[in-house]
Amino acid sequence: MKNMKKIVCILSTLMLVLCTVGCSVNEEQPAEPRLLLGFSQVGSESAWRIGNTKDIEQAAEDYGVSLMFENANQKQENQIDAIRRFIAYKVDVIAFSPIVEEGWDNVLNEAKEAGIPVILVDRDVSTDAEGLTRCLIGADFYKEGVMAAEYLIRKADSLGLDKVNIVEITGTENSTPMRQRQAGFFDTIKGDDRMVLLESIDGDFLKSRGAECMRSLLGKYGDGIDVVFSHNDEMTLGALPEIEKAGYVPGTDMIIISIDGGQEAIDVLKEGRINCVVECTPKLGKELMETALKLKAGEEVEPLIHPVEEVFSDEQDTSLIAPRGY
Ligand code: GZL
Repeated sequence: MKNMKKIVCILSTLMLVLCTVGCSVNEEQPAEPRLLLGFSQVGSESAWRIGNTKDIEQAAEDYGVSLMFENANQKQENQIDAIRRFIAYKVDVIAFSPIVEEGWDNVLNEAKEAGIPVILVDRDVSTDAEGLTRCLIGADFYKEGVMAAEYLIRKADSLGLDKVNIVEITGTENSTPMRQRQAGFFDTIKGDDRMVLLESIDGDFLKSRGAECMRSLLGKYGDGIDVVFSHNDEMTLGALPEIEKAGYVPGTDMIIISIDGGQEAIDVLKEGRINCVVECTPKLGKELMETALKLKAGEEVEPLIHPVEEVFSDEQDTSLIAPRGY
């Protein structure tokens, strides 16, 4: 009988040890990633871009996705190199935000031949080839341009303006947001004889270039400028001090229209130095992870996913605008 008790005691201890070790081993073993995703980001040129990167990184963590992230620092060749590394590494899915629309066919064909699906995030590519990408997750930039112009028409009506001289500071030339924001804006005002474009100048979505462009435009047109239409907040925030240095009050002497909707621009909108900010959300990470996981599972995915976006302007009580998170 005594021996039996000893055996039971030893077995119980052994079971306890095994469970403890087992638990600690399970606790220490990170869960296998559900997917290996290669992502090539344009750069870090704006608060929007930095917010987009943070949102994608957080979404990868939330969804248990292993993220290979590469920052191209505004160079297309760096994006092409990164996509080739993802192919060599045999990632499950490739995603990227193409800095410009042209020049991707070769590397996207290589991904297709390697059997790796590609998701476009934020921006689009221009190609005649079929089936190089599976989905575009990003804003309707044309609609953003339309919403900016519709605000301007309402503003001109409310001020009783019979002439509206516009200068445009554009984003990166040949990028999707630049092309479509411009098209949406000018398609919307083209029937309105009050609206005159004085000049359009490339600010490359950069704050420093926004300041340079504004200095040049002020030098040429001065108080002939009624409206500044800027394709992103970064360039707008670069332009405002130049307008003030030239002796003008932005938001009063000149109507200021911007796109992105980051916190800094919304704060300036609340001060009345910007009149309208069209939202372009950088929060695309959730849709990216869900789409990538569907592709890995062999499921069909929507070819186009547009987030819902709104307009913030001096037509509303801007004190009610919630914190933006980017
Ligand atoms: C828009 C995005 C643009 C932002 C800029 O989705 O591609 O690039 O408007 C960013 O701020 O640089």
